[in-house]
Amino acid sequence: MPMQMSWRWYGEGNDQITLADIRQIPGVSTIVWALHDKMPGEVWRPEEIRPVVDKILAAGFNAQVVESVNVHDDIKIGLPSRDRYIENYIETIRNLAPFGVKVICYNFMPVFDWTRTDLFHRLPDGSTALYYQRDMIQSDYKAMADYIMSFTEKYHMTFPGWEPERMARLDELFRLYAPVTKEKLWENFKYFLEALMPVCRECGIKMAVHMDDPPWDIFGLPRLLTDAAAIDRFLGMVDDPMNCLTLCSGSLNADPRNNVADIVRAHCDRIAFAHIRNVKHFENGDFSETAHRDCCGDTGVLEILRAYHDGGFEGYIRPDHGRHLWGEGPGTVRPGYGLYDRALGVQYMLGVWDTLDRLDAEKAGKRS
Ligand code: DNO
Repeated sequence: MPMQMSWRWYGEGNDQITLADIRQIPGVSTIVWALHDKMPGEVWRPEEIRPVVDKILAAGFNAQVVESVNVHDDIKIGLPSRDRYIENYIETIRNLAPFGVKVICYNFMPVFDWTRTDLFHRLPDGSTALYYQRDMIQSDYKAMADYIMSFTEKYHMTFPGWEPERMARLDELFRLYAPVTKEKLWENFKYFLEALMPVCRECGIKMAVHMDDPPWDIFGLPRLLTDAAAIDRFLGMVDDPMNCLTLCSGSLNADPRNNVADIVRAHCDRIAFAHIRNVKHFENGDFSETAHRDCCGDTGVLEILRAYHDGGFEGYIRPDHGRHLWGEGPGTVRPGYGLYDRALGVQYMLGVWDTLDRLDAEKAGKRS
């Protein structure tokens, strides 16, 4: 199977971009979708899955990647109730399999998913992008959460991983996570994956964990998937072909010491899903998201694409966060998930990929 270009779509009535819009971007075969009104821990029922998948198929795409089935906090904390939520997760996997789903993207970050301090930071070219100001992420987790939640309230959109119901219980969640050290979190992670693997094998579904974003502890909460050593540990901990990565280039490279291309070279066969995002670093530790073109940031997008190509990557890839362009702004766009810059990202990636294919074909031609 060749690499498949994909696009994250939030669903009808929940995304300003339509499937018909996506259809006009050359080269996209796969829609990355989810049931966005589900709380972590709830079972996804076939009658809820079917209408979404039917729409995706009718528009000419496949629906092979889900992002995300979120993991309930009790599983991460290791509470006795985790077994019930793991059972629910397993039931969801079984329910997704008949619809052709091959990859489930998820994360194992305590309390918060992706974290930024400015969702519409002005760039020198006049566009806006997501931004992380390091000195703002210190101890005041409520101020940060209030800022993110103010967008969801003002613009009537929910953000995956930022469920208002969970955010309303922040103090309680921080209390529950207090005894969860990094080692404990690893243990709980292993327990969860070991329970899932037999079902994943049976259903032909890969679990693809997203990198922690940003890749360091925040507000005293431990984060695991932060660098090459942690990825090695993760893959060795549950050494199963169904236990895979969603390798997010921008999440990892928010720490400039992480060389994403090297990680791709080491583990190409265990990467089920590639997120391509570019970031630019500042000396004070802040970072900004940028366009996908290699020279627009520091992530090394060209080298990463080459590593996937050399490794014979057969998974799914998608443009990740883009800038907001040409009238996209608060209220008209999901932060990071506009139409234009992601479409430009798709074309940039396919341009590189097609060229690498051509060079390989020419090399093979010369040999024969
Ligand atoms: C942000 C995304 C993440 C990702 C989850 C996966 O835009 O990359 O929210 O979907 O971490 O569970």
